Amino acid sequence: MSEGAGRKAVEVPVHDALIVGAGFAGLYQLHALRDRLGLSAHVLEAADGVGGTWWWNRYPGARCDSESHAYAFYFSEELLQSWEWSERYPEQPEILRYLNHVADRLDLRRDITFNARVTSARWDAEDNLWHVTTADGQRWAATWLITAVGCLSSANIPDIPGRDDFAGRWVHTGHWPHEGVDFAGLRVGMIGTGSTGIQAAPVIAGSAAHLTVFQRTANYSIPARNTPLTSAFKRWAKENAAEIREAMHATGNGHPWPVSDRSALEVDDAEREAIFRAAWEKGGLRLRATFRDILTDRRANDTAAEFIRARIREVVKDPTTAAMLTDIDHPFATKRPPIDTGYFETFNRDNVTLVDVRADPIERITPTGIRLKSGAEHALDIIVFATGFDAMTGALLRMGITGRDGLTLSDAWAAGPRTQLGLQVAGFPNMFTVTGPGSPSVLTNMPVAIEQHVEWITDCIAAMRARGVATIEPTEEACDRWVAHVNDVANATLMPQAGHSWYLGANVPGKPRVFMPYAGGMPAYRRVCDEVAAAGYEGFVTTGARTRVTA
Ligand code: NA7
Repeated sequence: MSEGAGRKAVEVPVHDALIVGAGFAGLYQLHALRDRLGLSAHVLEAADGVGGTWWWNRYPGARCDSESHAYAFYFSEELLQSWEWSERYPEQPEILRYLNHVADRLDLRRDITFNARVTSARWDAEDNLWHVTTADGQRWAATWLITAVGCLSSANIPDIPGRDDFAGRWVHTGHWPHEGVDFAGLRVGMIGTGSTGIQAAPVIAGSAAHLTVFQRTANYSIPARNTPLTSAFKRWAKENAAEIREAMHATGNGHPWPVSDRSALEVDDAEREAIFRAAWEKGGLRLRATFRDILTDRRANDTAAEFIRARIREVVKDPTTAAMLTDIDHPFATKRPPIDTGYFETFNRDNVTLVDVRADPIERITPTGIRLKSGAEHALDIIVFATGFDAMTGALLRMGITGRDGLTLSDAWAAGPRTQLGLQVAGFPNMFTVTGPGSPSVLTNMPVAIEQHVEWITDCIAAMRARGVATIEPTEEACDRWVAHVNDVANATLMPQAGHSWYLGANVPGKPRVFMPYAGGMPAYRRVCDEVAAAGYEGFVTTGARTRVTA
């Protein structure tokens, strides 16, 4: 295929659709467009393999917080029946194997270019094409541009003074070296106590000479209680796939268990304690679902928060350390609630120290370690940044996207992301953002959100092609309405009360503070998306017949 009959001198592959990213979202989107609609679709992937998040995040202890039988594609019976998870929560290498299995089974690799990091994507209204350039200078073009870049893929490496002077090594958990890191005999400093730091600390402490955890914000965490899956469970999950899918589709977070319809305040203390205790013993994210008002009523939330603090105090032997770990400044689950394997127990080890960098902030990194404002020095051989991501918008903004009339995505989103349904952006025709800001995405079990988006996008493209439409994009008014709705829905929960969360963009200096994911739950969101499509793509504008036909 070549571009634009003589008008452009350079031969450029032209596809119906270009998809950026080969994680869960990109793989399914390729399959849907190529094998269901028969389009010429191609994936550009920065890494040298499939896997997305799970290709990059290879830090010790990396494991999904969704249960494995729910962390899978449900659109294909063949995929469901041909794969077996080994543990209750899938570990990073196993998820990577799963996604390679998906790529092989669906024969996807032939339409993926690896080592292709998109550095610019520009809409050309003259030929109704997206023109895409990758870091190696290769050029591509397509009618449809679909970003499948993940919500947590742009590493947030804090700009702490002196980082480059450090004589030892430093690594970010999201760019973990593929050969691994040998901590034996090393003094390790780990900055960050989000889901990642909480997973990594126990494993690092197991092999390091010493681990110093630099905690800025204390965090709740619930024991995962990971365990190998029995053959009876594996058989049950396969035989009941339809019911599991239905359960996931019925709940706000897309996990296969219901949220209770009871208030935490309508039961007496003993009953509430027993309910929390049962969820604690069961382990994992179920504790958030024990009562319907944990995320909406501060008094209800306090009961869960206090229950967890009490468990932390039971585990951690040193009272000063326990006080630091329980001095949590936000309601439970208003930041992404981590689950762990032995996190709080780790602080009972002789080779682990907790440092409160809220009370005594990091002043600089020196050649030999980390110095705090008080002057206290922590000598280190290696620093692990478990400092998270420029979430939800970072990966999109660094792609250099320019829409109609030279409008850049950075300018369009200067005050925070503005989308219609988290799926499209006004001024960016024919561009779709899988699990984009304004959609439930990170507040759900991701494969559920991804399947819904991929299917909606695929249906939309099919409908546009059937109508002979050249372009579709949302109106400014529709985006304004949706952004206002996303805000209203978030404000009806306690989530915006965690003032420093990445849901709000508050973890990245200078980033606009806007609550980015849609907090109204998957069933409500799915309904809105379906209604918009049924109403002929209400809130979107289309332009005339195609001016050109791609091969
Ligand atoms: P998170 O949840 O963003 O956690 C990052 C942690 O790093 C958090 O404790 C931050 O403290 C801390 N942090 C970030 N910058 C600094 C600086 N400059 N100094 C000290 N501490 C800092 O990222 P994760 O990788 O753990 O998890 C991301 C998601 O991946 C997770 O939710 C799952 O969905 C999977 P803060 O809280 O901002 O004070």
